[in-house]
Amino acid sequence: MKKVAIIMGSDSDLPILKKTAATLKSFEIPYETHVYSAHRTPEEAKAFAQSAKKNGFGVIICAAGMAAHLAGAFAANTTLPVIGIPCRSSNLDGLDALLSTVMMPSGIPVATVAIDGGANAALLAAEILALGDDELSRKLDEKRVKDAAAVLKKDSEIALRIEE
Ligand code: RP5
Repeated sequence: MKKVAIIMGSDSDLPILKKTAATLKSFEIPYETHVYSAHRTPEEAKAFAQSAKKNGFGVIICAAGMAAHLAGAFAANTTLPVIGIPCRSSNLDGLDALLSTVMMPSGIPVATVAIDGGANAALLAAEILALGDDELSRKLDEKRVKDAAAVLKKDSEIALRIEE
């Protein structure tokens, strides 16, 4: 199976990426983790993106806060799918990172998940890899059924819980 790259702009983003790693792990998807910054280490970020395809990666997840150009900078240097996670890390509550990540110019797409959406980034990466992997696709379907059952269990208990 191809690997997923988990790239964060700073180790201060780590709590969000822990959810990404845990979710990938639950599907037995191999991943590699790095800290590269679009602004502080632009050359290293570019080199990683340019060699990612030949190094066995299938999807790249980039998480960054503030003026979050990391996902866009990666997408500019590869045609692998890039998923951006805007991180809440400043006075603007993540709206800065959301807009910086999502508003890409035509031709260089970034699939942007919610602010701090670490788990969804991993699930989207899994869905992309599952296009060529029936076993992974089956695991994703199974998770949906399990998640729905958990909500329905809560539904059956809520009338009692509201009286507590
Ligand atoms: C971004 O700036 C990082 O992704 C992080 O979310 C934010 C703050 O970085 P640090 O100052 O904590 O290293 O580039």
